[in-house]
Amino acid sequence: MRRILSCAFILTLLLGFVLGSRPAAAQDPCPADYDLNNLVNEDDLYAFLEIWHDAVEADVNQDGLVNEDDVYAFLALYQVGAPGADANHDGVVSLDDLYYFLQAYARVTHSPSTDFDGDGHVTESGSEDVGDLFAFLNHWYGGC
Ligand SMILES: [Ca+2]
Ligand SMILES: [Ca+2]
Ligand SMILES: [Ca+2]
Repeated sequence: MRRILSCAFILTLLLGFVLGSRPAAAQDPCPADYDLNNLVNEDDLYAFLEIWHDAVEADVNQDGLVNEDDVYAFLALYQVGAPGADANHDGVVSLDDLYYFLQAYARVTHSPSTDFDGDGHVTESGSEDVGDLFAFLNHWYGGC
């Protein structure tokens, strides 16, 4: 019975990873531990800032959320070579942009949410949500 339970648990974890579920910042006992290693240090700040910025690259339809809609939005732009698909900002729409976008998308969807101000958005009008940075820094300076 225990073996069956642990198999089910591992399967649930794997499924959660594949489907892109992520730990919720609000449920984490120490939200500033962004990289989830039980320490709060500069690594957490860098990790947060990276994902905070990646969210802007990944939120192609600029609705404040990073989800499957952005993949479809990116592919629609990419297929016609629209400037909006120039994910790496080198002035050309190429295969590199597809990799660049997918990497940013995967990093965001497999990391804890950066919505630290709890407004439901990880970007704001196509830019970083500054409220999330301030809210994160509040936790981080407080050591948790
Ligand atoms: Ca940490
Ligand atoms: Ca979006
Ligand atoms: Ca937010």
